[in-house]
Amino acid sequence: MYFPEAATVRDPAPQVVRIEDYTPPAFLIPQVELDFDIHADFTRVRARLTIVRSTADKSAPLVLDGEELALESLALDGRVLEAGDYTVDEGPLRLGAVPDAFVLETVCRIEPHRNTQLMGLYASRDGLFTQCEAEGFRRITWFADRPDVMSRYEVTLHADRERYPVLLSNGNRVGAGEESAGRHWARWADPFAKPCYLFALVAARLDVLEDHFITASGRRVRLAVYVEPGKVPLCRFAMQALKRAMKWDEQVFGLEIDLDQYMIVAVGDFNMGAMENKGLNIFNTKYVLADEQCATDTDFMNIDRVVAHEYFHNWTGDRVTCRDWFQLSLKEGLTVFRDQEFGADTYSRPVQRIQEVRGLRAAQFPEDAGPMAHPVRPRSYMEISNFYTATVYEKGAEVVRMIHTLVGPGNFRKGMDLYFARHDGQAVTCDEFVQAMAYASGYDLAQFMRWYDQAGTPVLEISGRYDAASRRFKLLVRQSTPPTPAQQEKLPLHIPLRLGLVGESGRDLPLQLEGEAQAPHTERVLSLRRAEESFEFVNVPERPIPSLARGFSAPVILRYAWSDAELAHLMAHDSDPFNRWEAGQRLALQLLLARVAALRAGEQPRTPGSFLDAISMVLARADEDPAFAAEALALPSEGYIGEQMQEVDPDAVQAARLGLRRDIARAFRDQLLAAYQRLALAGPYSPDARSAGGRAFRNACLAYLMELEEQEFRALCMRQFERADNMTDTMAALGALANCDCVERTAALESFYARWKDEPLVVDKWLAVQASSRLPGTLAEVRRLAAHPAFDIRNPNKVYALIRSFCANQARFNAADGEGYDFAADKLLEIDSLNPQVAARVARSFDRWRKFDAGRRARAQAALERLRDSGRLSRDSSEIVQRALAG
Ligand code: B3K
Ligand code: ZN
Repeated sequence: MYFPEAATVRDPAPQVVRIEDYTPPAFLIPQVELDFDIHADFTRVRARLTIVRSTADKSAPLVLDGEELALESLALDGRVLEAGDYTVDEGPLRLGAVPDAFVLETVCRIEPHRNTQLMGLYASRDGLFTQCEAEGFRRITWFADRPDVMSRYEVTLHADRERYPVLLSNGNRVGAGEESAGRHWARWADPFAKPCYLFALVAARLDVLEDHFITASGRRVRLAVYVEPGKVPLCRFAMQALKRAMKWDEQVFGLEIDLDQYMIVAVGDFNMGAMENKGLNIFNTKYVLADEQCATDTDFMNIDRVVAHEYFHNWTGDRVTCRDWFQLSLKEGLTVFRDQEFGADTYSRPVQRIQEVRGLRAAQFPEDAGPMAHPVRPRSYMEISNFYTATVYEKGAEVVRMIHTLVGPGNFRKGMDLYFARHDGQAVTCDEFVQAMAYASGYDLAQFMRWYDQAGTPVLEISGRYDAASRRFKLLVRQSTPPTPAQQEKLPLHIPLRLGLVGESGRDLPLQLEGEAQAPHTERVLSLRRAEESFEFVNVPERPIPSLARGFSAPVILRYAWSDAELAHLMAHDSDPFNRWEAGQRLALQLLLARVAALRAGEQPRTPGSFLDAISMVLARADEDPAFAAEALALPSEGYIGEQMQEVDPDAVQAARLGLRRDIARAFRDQLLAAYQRLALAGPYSPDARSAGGRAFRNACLAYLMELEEQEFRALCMRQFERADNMTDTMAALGALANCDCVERTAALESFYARWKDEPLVVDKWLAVQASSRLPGTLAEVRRLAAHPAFDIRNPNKVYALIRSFCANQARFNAADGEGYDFAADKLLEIDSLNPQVAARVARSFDRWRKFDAGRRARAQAALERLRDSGRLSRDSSEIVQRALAG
């Protein structure tokens, strides 16, 4: 095995796994038979593995990963092995001399009810569920727990019929029956070879929603969504989302489902969003259960995206999988790109893109600039779970999108077809994906590969000069990528820069490069490849304003000295909607940074009329595209403003942003109120893009009005809270009230909890809205909530809702007295002893501690050192804490 021996969770000296140490597996395991004998407090797992040596080295021992498994018996080709034949100390199983081909039978006992990590087989309220990616299968039985060992599985489950009526595994059910003492059994066979991280098993009491899908080639496929008893009506949207995703993948990528049935199971205790186990996806309930009463428009959209994402993995992940975990973005970046495209085709393409970029800037850019910076293909890790990151997922998707931009949609599709033709059924690397793209398109992507191996967000510094006499416009482009931990030197990247030139009249000008016979387009993609290069456009009839990186054509920080007037011009006229939004954000950001500086200098900040003119234009055009208007009205977040500063003053950032919001609200009081009243939606709720956009804009107006702190608007907000017939409007009102120190706030929070206390997903919203409040008493409130019966530290959703939301609350988490850091550290230790993966995610909240002032830094460092010195951190959390301290 190339992985170091499976470290137990409290490994005192965790080892680093490096990409260059990869070696192919010494043994393959083509056939796996598993038998699960499920009892109330333990499960006995019998494994029958057909093993063959795959390298010439006859002396290589067999080493199988294992973690927290109690061995009951072990036999090789039917011969029971004695203690001296093997070693196993609660960890890997090692057999010195083995034949070239043999059958290994192991029996072990595991305790799913005591598995608080939620990795491997674990108990949740309604039964037993699995999570194996990345290295959870070793907590079920001894195995070569690595993605390049692919096997055919046959799985038998035995359990009490009353307690576990539903028995599922991957593939098709090939047998079932009764057993004595009220027990029953079921057998499942998966026709496709798969790595063990895609194994799944469910034994639970669940209801099911069934449907079917007829594939393009005419096959009928059973679809089933399993949920806790009584919740079937809440799965209808997820089922529709699944069917739409299936159709979309056939139409856009020619990819059809390969199974006779496709199942989704929802579980309330789950470390992440969902998991693409072959034919048996397991989902966090958050991404399955929804109706307008309990879910917001954003929830509906997320369900669409996550259902599609897991479904798309069936090809990009399951049929073609990763050779090793360094290649994670092979499946994740590509599948996020695919679910983004599905989202763009389902909702508004520009608004989806805006939201993706907002997300990238909120999570991935800071990651790339902090202690956890790593390339899309990381080069080393201590704990692979820590690398399911914004970089691997979202930057990875941007990398795929750049290939799409460079080679064009037609060639991209050819590249995908070739990728599947070459690699179906294989475990491959990112290089193989890019090679398929390069070969199919005839495009040279050699330099492009650096995107996979170089961390840090590249910076493009661009300047432009127009010469009216010669009608030439020259763009000078410099690119650089900042040093990141363990990677000081950076090479120039191959960057697609989509651009247009906007004339004074507002129209796009022709783009004719020096040496070209004629102007082919008014928009084109330049390939940047060098540290510095220039492009000269000829026959430019008037002074242009460049619209750069249209559609956010590369995940870079772009600097260009647009004047405020030029940005306002782009906001009004750019034919690229993304860049219209972007121009507004730049304008707002410049103003906010100036405001922060003014506040710090004790000066009175002012809001220039030109900015208000820009807002006025957004409001005037809102009815054309309310969803876009809602995005355009949203100022850059506190976190994003902080990222632009050398040293963040979180209080000044919050005050500056709030001050600007108040100025906007004061200036447009009447228009905001009129829009709010005009847009009151009539008719039944629908989560479609147009209706959701209307609600988003209307609620943005309400939130602005609430900044005025007037009784009239508090009453308006309360009225919306009380009368809303959907969760989107309820939460918008509650969110605005949660930021307001008023009696309505308490009344609304209390009535919300009373109404929803039995719906865990809605209680999560109630926790998150309080943890995200900007009021100064938020930490005290979060402490109270952590002791409230509604909170459960073992449930990842609850931890994310309360603790992580608090840590993402920049001004409150980074309070000058350091109390936020101490609270987070205390909770982290508590969570870490139960669930290291969830704790490590909380630990990531400390990533940006060095950006604050000396006082805050000292407090954050003390909290981090206390964690480090606790002597009881998991490998997961300790990797994050160590990196944060190392800088
Ligand atoms: N592949 C899973 C993520 C597994 C995370 C393991 N720590 C879900 C997804 O990306 O679709
Ligand atoms: Zn995924």
